[in-house]
Amino acid sequence: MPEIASACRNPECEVATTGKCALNHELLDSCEEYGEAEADLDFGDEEVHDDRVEEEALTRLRSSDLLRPEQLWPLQKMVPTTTVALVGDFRAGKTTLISALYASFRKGPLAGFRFRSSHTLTAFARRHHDALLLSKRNSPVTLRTSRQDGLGFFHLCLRNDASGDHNLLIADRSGETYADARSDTSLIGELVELKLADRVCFLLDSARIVDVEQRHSYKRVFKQQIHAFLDNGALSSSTVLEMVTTKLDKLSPQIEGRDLIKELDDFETATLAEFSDVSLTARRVCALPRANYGVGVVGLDEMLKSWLAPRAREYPGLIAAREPVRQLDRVFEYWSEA
Ligand SMILES: Nc1nc2c(ncn2[C@@H]2O[C@H](COP(=O)(O)OP(=O)(O)OP(=O)(O)O)[C@@H](O)[C@H]2O)c(=O)[nH]1
Ligand SMILES: [Mg+2]
Repeated sequence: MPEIASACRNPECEVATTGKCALNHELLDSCEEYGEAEADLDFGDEEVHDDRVEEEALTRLRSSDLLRPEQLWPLQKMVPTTTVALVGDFRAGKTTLISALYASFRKGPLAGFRFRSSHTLTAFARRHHDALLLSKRNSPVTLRTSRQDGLGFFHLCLRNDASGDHNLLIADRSGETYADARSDTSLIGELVELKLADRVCFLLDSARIVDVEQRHSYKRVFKQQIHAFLDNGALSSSTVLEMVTTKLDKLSPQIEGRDLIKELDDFETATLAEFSDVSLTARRVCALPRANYGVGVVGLDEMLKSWLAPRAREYPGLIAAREPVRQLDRVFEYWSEA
């Protein structure tokens, strides 16, 4: 069978199937029509290579925006990270808490940690902007995180004189997504931050605890969220769980004859008892005390310290292979003898 070309520029020519040149050339290479149309020609990867050289000559700037889950790995393979997921209904104070950490490091060290760097500086600055006079607002606010924003991670690299550098990743997404997952548990699997997190913080909004109309349903729903995650296997056994009460400035000690601090004490105690088998702990914070500036920013230092405290690593137990045929599989046996 003659060796034939895959195509000819002459559409009438059937050389590709018959091996016969329409212009009767014996030697196909001598036919001017013979060969692929230029548009179909494969010029190899030379052009791609040139582009790459050009790209390398440019300086690549980071967007410094939120990190998406698929962008975590390049960081995680270089340095150990601690990942915290903040879970809470809409307006519970998740984004404000993160912004407050950033705002605190703009002023100086916090809890013995100094700011070293961040891959998400633009994201921090955007969230913090509306709490500044610069935004020309009458009072500080935090804009709501929308469902469309999806899941994003803030990054802080913090230095401690005793323990060195710590890379902290904090997950944030809209409260509505968590509410959706509570009512439709098939959505829980999509909350990938729960599997990535070393610690999951359930945010309890003081403003809703105070509200006479919604306090009972809110308390029930708060516990239901934790149950939904536990019952659906969304949290691993090594994940640290924490209940974080936000907006302490909303809890004036007495309001309409109610002792709000005592109500919170009782709810915390009841919740910790209900989840005693998973070692839930509780803390209280105030990130933006705009309802009562006398309260001040509370609890961020203790919170950060506990988030970055060294954790005992869990190593899997090694089991020696039975009658191994390879020397490599006997390594454990040799180690045990040594
Ligand atoms: N008084 C007071 N208001 C606060 C505090 N923390 C947050 N807020 C306000 O509560 C509102 C909601 O806070 P966010 O941080 O946006 O809440 P979120 O949980 O991120 O809400 P979503 O993005 O909707 O899920 C904002 O207007 C904040 O300014 C606080 O400590 N005290
Ligand atoms: Mg938010």
